[in-house]
Amino acid sequence: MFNLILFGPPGSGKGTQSERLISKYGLKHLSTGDLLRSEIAGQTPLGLAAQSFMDKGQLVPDEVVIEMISSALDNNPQAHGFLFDGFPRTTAQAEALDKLLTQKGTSIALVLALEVSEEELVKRLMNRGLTSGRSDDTKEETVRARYTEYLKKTAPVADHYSKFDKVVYIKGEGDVDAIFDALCKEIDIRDRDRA
Ligand code: B4P
Repeated sequence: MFNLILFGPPGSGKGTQSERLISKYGLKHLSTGDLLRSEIAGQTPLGLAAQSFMDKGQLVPDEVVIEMISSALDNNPQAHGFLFDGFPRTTAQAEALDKLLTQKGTSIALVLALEVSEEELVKRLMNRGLTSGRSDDTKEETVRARYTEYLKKTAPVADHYSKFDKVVYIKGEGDVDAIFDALCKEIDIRDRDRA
């Protein structure tokens, strides 16, 4: 099993690159953002509770997302590996994920961290907000709040995995194809070393 975390601030291109990576490597894509938006669309109690946090640019409580990921892992026993996109976003989520994977006899092989400047992130998300219909992309204040939340709560997740020498930083600005190639290069090195 090859399990990968695609890490980075909101708007760094995790969703964009994930789509390409899952198709090249046959990984099961687990995006907590997508899972939460699907709960919101279904007007479930979980979705309604999550929406109030997301609309303010805040993270949804750990127990909610950990439970969602735990069920997703259980529901995909046939997967050859997982690509975690937008998860873990706190150290508590990272520790919970490590535990869940250990129980399944596997672990995180690699964390690919996309680096993008704050101004570029704001520009991308405001731009996406023109067409996405996402309430968290429309106000600059909310977009900046998401970035602040990232610095405070999510950036430490990279420190957690750095302790195990699993983090590789990739420049996330520029041509989407060039960024994809840089990500693939790192995956191929690790995959070759495992073989
Ligand atoms: P997410 O759905 O995870 O998404 P994101 O951070 O907004 O964006 P991503 O990095 O995937 O960017 P994308 O490729 O789309 O989170 C949304 C919210 O859900 C969070 O704020 C939080 O409230 C909640 N949530 C999710 N997971 C959670 C968790 N684990 N714990 C707690 N709360 C959680 O790219 C953005 C834009 O940039 C797109 O328009 C794209 O076309 C463009 N773009 C991409 N690459 C580009 C490039 N190289 N150049 C120019 N533009 C580019």
